[in-house]
Amino acid sequence: MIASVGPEHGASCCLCFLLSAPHSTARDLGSTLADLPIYNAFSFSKCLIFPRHASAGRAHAGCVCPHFVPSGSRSPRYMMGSGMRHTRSVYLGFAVLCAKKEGPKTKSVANPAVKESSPPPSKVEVLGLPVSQNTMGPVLLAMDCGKGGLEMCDIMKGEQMKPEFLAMNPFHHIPTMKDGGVSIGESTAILRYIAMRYKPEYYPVDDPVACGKIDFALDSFTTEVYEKGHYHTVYVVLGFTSAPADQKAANDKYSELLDAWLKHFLQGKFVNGDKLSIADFKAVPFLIAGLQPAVESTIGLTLPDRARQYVEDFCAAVPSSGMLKSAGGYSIVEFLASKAPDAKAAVNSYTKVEYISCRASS
Ligand SMILES: N[C@@H](CCC(=O)N[C@@H](CS)C(=O)NCC(=O)O)C(=O)O
Repeated sequence: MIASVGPEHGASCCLCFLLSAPHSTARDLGSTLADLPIYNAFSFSKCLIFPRHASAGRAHAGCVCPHFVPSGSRSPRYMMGSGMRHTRSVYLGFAVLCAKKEGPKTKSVANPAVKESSPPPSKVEVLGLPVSQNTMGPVLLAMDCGKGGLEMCDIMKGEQMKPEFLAMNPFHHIPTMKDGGVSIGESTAILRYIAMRYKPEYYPVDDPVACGKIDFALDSFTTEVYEKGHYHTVYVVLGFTSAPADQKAANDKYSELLDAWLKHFLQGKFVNGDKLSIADFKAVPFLIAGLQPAVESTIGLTLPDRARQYVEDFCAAVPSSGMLKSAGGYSIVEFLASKAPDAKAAVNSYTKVEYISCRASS
């Protein structure tokens, strides 16, 4: 099938080359290709990147030539479906680059400037709103990497329903991220992408134990803390949802779930011990919202001291976190202050946790 497609097949419009794309998903590989000068030079259409022959952490990726239909397949989609698997590790991409016969001529086939370690320059745009806690993790991370930041998408005005947005994310949610030719939805997928591409230490893929813990923290924060707790409490104060029948019961549930999360994952300063990770970028925008005086004064919910210290530690370590507090009146903190302007900070001092530092014990 496609792995054997090449100039030797007599498909005169095809060029073949090997491309190494570390820490990529098949989709990332697609963007890597899209960013290559050669890709642009040959004006690709219907380019499908897909992994095949996945084994031992490697997979081949093929790009279907619009001028060539391999024998035995009726359509590129047919080929995509067969044996599609991918890993998050190294992809060795076998790309069949297809030039339109009338396309511009170029002498060079491979671009020596494109190396594994130097992704092409691009700007990460995280579409969303500064008050959206799902949005702010990816925004702070993009800023922390020095690679981009927030691009306003006002869901109150229905901007997420525009065709150009739906083309990037058919589920019309913020955050949605654009990075050159790549577009990705879902906050946790965006966090992983940005970290893998621009700040690997926040999601160290060569350390499965660390990534396992980070992923566990990310997923359980979403499905337990946010969906079962935060949504029915802090979102009520924000005006994002209506109050549950029993607000006290909802508060108690949130406290119980958050306590379990904090105890389980924060055995050091952050989820990954002394080191920051994408799990912290995910959790802190929600927790800083829950800590605002308006939450206690409106629904009577207080978050544990450990949450407060976690947020403080994160803010001290991540300069871009200033945007959680100040964004022209629309940051999480400013917005919640506008909901209960008379509310005073309920707790100004709290019990600090003594960390058992990994470094101190060595
Ligand atoms: N699971 C998604 C949730 C995103 C989400 O719920 N976004 C809301 C705003 S915070 C949204 O886009 N609402 C508008 C809509 O769905 O049309 C993620 O983690 O990114």
